[in-house]
Amino acid sequence: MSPGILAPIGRPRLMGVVNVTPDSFSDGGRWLESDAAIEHGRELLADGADVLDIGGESTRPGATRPLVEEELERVVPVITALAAEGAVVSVDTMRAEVAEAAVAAGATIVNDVSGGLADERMLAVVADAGVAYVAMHWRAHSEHMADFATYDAPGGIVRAVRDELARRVDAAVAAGVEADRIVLDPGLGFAKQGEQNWQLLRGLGEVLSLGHPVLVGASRKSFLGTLLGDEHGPRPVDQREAANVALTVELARVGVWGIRVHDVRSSHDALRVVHRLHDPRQEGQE
Ligand code: PMM
Repeated sequence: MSPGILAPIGRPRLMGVVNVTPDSFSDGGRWLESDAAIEHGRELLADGADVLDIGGESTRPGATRPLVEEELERVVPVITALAAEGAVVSVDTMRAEVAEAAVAAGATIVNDVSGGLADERMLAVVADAGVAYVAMHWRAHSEHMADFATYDAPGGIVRAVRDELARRVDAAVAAGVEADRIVLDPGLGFAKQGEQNWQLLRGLGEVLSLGHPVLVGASRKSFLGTLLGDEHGPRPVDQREAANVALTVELARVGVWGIRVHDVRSSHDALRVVHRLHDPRQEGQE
């Protein structure tokens, strides 16, 4: 049975990002880092997040992987605390062992950027856990993904991503994951160069046509920085938010299930505007 968090509600869910990685938070001790992450999660909930996506592995282009123990140490205390406070938590991990521990700690969504390709046990663990599963389009670990951004077959990147995602659905279902628990994500920035991300966004209907809820994460990504850049280089990461909000509005229009964002408040405001505009029943309420 499809989990309630995947049911349509007339607007996209906002998935707020809680990255518990050394480059995302201050360099204090492990406990302080967890504390800061928990506090950040609470702020994202107050800003309107429907889901908190908690991750302990940086997937920036070129990033090297943490040890599994490090990843567990980073995410489990944060998931335990926020799930206990009633948050809907997804764990952003490619590792079956981390997914298992995260579900035991209260996560109800496994967000696997590798779509089951990075860890052969992942799909079986998700099937056993009976949680929702985000399968993202992925071709290689971050260290090497730039070498895999070639989409030469007919139909280009849009068809390739759609077909590769369809194969991940088949693999997940074959492993026992219920089809109506699977969310698909085109994986912006993962083995995709600048222009390819725009092509994929324009062709999102192809991914939606697979019949699964769709999640999109564009927030702060470099293709936005490149678009907005000038002679000094790409627009810095912390100055890409208005561009991201524009995408939030457009993604709401095409009917995605979820949008993964770092700044929940701005996207939440934008979705309220869209809702207010199209729902006259709110007349006189504000
Ligand atoms: N992007 C990042 C990490 N996890 N998960 C999903 N499902 N989709 C994404 O686009 C995605 C992800 C990388 O972004 P970050 O390092 O800024 O969190």
